Amino acid sequence: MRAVIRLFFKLVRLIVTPFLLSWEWLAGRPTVHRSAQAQQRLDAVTAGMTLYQFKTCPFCVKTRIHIKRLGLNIATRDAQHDQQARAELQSGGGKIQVPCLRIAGDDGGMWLYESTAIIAHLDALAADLR
Ligand SMILES: N[C@@H](CCC(=O)N[C@@H](CS)C(=O)NCC(=O)O)C(=O)O
Repeated sequence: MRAVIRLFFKLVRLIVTPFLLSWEWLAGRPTVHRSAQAQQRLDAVTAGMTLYQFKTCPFCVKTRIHIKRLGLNIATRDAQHDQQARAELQSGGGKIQVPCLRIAGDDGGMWLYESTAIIAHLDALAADLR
């Protein structure tokens, strides 16, 4: 029975994945235009950020699209297949849940979970550093 359930979810993933990635490709275009100086200021801040994610998680796709729309340069780590990234997420953030935005800081930084919280944080950052 477990094998059948696993096969079912594998099939669903196989069908849904191309649609998800096409959605990301189509929707993930910058919609915000800013001066080179403003982009530099933002790049300096986002250099300290890393998005831990799975390639085909819908919440991660949504977050990646938003990052692209805002024109932010944020490094990503694959916490599904990269065992080192997965271990970092588990030990730093406390749980395996994606997306999770790691924000480096002198005090050890923070691990921000929940796609809506990540998007709200990045919206506020982009608005502040306009
Ligand atoms: N409410 C969360 C949901 C995130 C979520 O459910 N992520 C799934 C992947 S789609 C996850 O991290 N699962 C953990 C795992 O598969 O180990 C959000 O919006 O970020």
